[in-house]
Amino acid sequence: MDRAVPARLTSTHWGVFEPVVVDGEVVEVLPFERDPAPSYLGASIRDGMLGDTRVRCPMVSESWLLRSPRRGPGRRGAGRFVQVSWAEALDLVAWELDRVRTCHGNTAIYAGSYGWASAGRFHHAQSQLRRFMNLLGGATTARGAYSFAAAQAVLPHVIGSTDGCVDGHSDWDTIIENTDMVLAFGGLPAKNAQVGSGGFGEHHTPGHLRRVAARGIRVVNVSPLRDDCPEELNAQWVPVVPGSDLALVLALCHTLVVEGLYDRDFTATRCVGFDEFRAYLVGAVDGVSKDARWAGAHTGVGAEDIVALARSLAGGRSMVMMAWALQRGENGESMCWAVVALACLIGQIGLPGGGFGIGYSAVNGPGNGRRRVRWPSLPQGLNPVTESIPVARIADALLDPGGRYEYGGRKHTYPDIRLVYWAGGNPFHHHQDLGRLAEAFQRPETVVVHDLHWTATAKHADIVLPVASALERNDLGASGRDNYLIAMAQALPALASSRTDFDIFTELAGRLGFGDAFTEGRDEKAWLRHLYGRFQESVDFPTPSFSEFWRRGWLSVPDEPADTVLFGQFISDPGGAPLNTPSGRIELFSQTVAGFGYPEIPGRAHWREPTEWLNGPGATTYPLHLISNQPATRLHSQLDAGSVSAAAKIRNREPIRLNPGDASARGISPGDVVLVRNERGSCFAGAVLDDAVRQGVVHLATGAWFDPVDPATAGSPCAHGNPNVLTLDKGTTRLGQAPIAMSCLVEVERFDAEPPAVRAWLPPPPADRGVRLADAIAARLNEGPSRPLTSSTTD
Ligand SMILES: Nc1nc2c(c(=O)[nH]1)N[C@H]1C(S)=C(S)[C@@H](COP(=O)(O)OP(=O)(O)OC[C@H]3O[C@@H](n4cnc5c(=O)[nH]c(N)nc54)[C@H](O)[C@@H]3O)O[C@H]1N2
Ligand SMILES: Nc1nc2c(c(=O)[nH]1)N[C@H]1C(S)=C(S)[C@@H](COP(=O)(O)OP(=O)(O)OC[C@H]3O[C@@H](n4cnc5c(=O)[nH]c(N)nc54)[C@H](O)[C@@H]3O)O[C@H]1N2
Ligand SMILES: [Mo]
Repeated sequence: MDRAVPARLTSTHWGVFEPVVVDGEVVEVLPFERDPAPSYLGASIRDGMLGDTRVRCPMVSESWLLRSPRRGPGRRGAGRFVQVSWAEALDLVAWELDRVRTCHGNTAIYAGSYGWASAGRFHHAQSQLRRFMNLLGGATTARGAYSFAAAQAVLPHVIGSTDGCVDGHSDWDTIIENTDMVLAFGGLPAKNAQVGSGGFGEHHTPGHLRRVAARGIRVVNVSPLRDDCPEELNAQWVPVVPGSDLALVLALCHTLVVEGLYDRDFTATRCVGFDEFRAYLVGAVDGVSKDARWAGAHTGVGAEDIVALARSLAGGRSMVMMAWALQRGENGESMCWAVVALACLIGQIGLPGGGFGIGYSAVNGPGNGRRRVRWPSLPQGLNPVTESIPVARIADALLDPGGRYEYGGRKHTYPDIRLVYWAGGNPFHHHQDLGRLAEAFQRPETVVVHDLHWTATAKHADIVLPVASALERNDLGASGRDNYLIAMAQALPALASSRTDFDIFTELAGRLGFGDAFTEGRDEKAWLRHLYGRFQESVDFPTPSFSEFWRRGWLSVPDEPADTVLFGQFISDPGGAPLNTPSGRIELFSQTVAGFGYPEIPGRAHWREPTEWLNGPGATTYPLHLISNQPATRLHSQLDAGSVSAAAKIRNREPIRLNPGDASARGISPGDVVLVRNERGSCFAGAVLDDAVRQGVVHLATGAWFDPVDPATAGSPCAHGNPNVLTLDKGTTRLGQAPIAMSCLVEVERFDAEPPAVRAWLPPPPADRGVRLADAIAARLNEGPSRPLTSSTTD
């Protein structure tokens, strides 16, 4: 029987917590009593979510008001901000939206707004934004996720869905019971499983990993970082050259084929395209045999070791795993395809403990064997604008309106975006080549950002609307990968004059004439009751009344983990339960993809040298491969100023880990400030020496807030250590146009002079309202849209 717990819980992407509030302040954050392995990130909520980095009132950039040219201090990201009233801010935003849609059409509004925002499902920023924009007449949006856009593009052609990557993983219990060997590309990084979108009641992954260790399952960690597998797994470390894993997988396949160790029945009856794939492996297509010696030269892994690895894969029950990160590099689609192909040759897909899985420890949840529940979510309506761009092509789109590009087998044209509207994401965290993004952000006529904090994205906006944090509003927390619904009861009043995204859009919708359609007559609490009611109608188990649920703080779905074996049904009955591919089988060769005519992915997994990797020509100038993975100390850029992340900084800068050999060759000692650079940009960081990092590799996690030393000058170095000033902004292939943050070379040098001050967490400089700006605000407002707007009464 569930015990009663204190009513005030909050759900975060890193788990459920109970904030203890005394005199209007959070004095402590307690873990949820049902969570067997709470995340240490809870400690960062106080400073990271509620601290001094917050935006306190609506702010408008001076240069936008004065229409300064976008150079020098007029550049977005470099300017001063003036405080305005809510009425002024909302009028300005409503008028801009109306002006742009009237003059340029709704496609000129970009509401892609990618990002994780916060865990509550009603105050889910992108859902609120999209609901609002759809009622406005639509907007250009984004497709795919930074997390796994390449997999989303390729897997449907290979297995008919994204099962085994996004969802539907074989469960850990079955693996722990049956698997002899786990081959893990990118390891099983325990730090990542602290996190899950929407939040969740229980962290399961640590327990699973402990049981993998206890059963003594052989784990092979193919990664540039030894600690991508927790120590307890006692994994064999294969310190591969980053970006070369595809060659390794092809050589494993090659060995299985030439040694006759592959499963002939599986490839003949559950797959199509084996002959084409084999021809490629043995060199019949391009004259290059993808054998172990060939792969040895690319990967830095001994040819004998590759052959031995292939034999052991075929010699027992084997599970091939891959971190999502491996498709966040150039040719990411081929890496996914090759991993599936390897599992097909082993022939154990659909058998307990065998097959493949992508992203097992990427987030909390994959493989926990729980049934998926349709939790409540805000209805978004339909977008009348059919235009969308691949999520990671945002800078291209802004820089090249009308430009032609190919994506997913079709030709497309970038829309002419005049207004960028971002709510719930931080592109100056997540996008690659931030110097280029900063240029792209100079292009639109207007940029509107809703955020809690003065992020670099907020600093690059014209109008910044301050949002109340998850602790300052009521919400429902839930994740499709978990069994809990959390009553997120407001713990604090909204900070200063911040408001929820919902309140902001309600006001804007009112001004634009569709207030009732947006709210449907409901306020926050009424929406929560309504969404809860819809959830109750959709499930087949008893649920408490809303009041009872709210009083208690949570409910959990009565469910026991069930055995799930990915594609179990298809494997046992390929004719009766076919996959959603043209052939109904796993496609090792796809006519459809071949028909797109992309030489970089010609209908099957295909090796091509990445633009940047240690064995390429670029390594002469930039001889270190940068791994910019997910941070252990925060969620992306969120909680950067929190205690956990702040404590790890070195002289206020993000730590960069180097192999001791590489460090000593450069005269770098622990604690030194270093400059990390390549042709795209540079950043400062604080040196940490660690032999868990492969030679030739440096590790600088994402998420340190972008902090250009001189924001008025293009390409100014980042004082704080954001790796995305260095990463390459290029699509994986034309199939997925996915981000390739992991394919990046750099050089690192000791910085002996006084390094620049870090100002990442400070607000931008304020502008005095004065007569000139007051006039400018009035002029903006008087210009008027195509038709009069109702003037506002609220402030
Ligand atoms: N180099 C490199 N870059 C990467 C990656 C990598 O591996 N390497 N990984 C990529 C991946 S997988 C991802 S998912 C992205 C993540 O990129 P993002 O999801 O953009 O990163 P977050 O820091 O989570 O940004 C969320 C923002 O929303 C704000 N926010 C929180 N709650 C609310 C709210 O209620 N309303 C509003 N309006 N705002 C809110 C937060 O303050 C924060 O600024 O990064 C990508 N970038
Ligand atoms: N603590 C924390 N957890 C998170 C997040 C966070 O911000 N903080 N973000 C969440 C999100 S949005 C996502 S999408 C997931 C992402 O989950 P993952 O994609 O698994 O995350 P990463 O940490 O970027 O990458 C895992 C490991 O892959 C390895 N790797 C990188 N390139 C290569 C390569 O070329 N070859 C090999 N063999 N290995 C390579 C890196 O060493 C890295 O540590 O994480 C989620 N979990
Ligand atoms: Mo992600």
